[in-house]
Amino acid sequence: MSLLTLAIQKSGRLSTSSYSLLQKSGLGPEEPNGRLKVPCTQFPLDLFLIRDDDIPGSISSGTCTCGIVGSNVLQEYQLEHLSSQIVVKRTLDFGACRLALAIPKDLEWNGPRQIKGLRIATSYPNILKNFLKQEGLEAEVVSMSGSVEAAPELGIADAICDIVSSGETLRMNGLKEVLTITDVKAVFICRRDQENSKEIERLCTRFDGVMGAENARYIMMNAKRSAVEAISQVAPGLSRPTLLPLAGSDEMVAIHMVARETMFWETLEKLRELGARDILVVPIEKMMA
Ligand code: PRT
Ligand code: ZN
Repeated sequence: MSLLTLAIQKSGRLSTSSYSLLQKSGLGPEEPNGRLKVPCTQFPLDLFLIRDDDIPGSISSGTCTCGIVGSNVLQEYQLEHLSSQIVVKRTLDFGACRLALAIPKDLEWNGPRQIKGLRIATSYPNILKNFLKQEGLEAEVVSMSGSVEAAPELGIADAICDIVSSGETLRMNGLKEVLTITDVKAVFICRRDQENSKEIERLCTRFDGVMGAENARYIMMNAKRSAVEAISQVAPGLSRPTLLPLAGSDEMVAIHMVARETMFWETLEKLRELGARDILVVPIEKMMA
């Protein structure tokens, strides 16, 4: 089997979650200890730990087979290089944020038409230009590599287009968010010519298993056989529930099911109202459909 190379961010907001996903997927990545190239002991895979901005380029050039990066960084790269060599295989469940437009907090906002003629500072000039073009808006795009949030205060721009998560950075800089340009998440990407390779598919199946298991719960309870349908409606499972006989009772059964969502106390209370007893909700470590 050929050796795959997977690029992840060396040090930053996506590093821990990316490394942890690979660990949970049973790839056995060695401890990085500052290394650029890290072998995996349980899968024919080498990790490349690099800056996030270098990840799409490393895949495009063929240095790496695949990688994990923010969809913002991928989109900016693809628009800048007019490249369609990279495909998104999975959207992952971390790194969520948004690329948004923000203006000084005292300025009134009357909708996107107000953008016309503004100077907008951003580290994502191609995404912003693409958005303006699609919306038929004209504005001046000022490219900055960092500290974008300081641009209005410094008089470099009238507005900014930057990554927002909690909104705290904007507030601290006297800005307010007025428009989402695009939602962002970490994505698992690979070269188009590897899209359907067996190894990439194996990785995807493992990632699906980890993400599915994190959101799913195994539920066990005892209830009357006649209540099974109503119970399945309250806690929809991944497949039909398993029914097991209970010793000494024809009427009662043990119900086992895998539920897709987090089980809230309200759901357990509803199950109890339907006559379910001895309800157990347990986490799932691994799952493969
Ligand atoms: O060194 P390297 O180039 O690898 O890293 P980097 O400094 O360019 O990127 P890094 O580590 O900051 O972010 C990596 C990726 O994480 C981004 O490309 C996004 O896909 C994702 N991400 C998720 C974020 C945030 N949340 C985030 N909050 N990236 C940046 N921020 C910054 C934002 O730029 C702003 O300064 O956090 C600030 C806003 O946060 P709030 O919570 O105050 O709104
Ligand atoms: Zn970066």
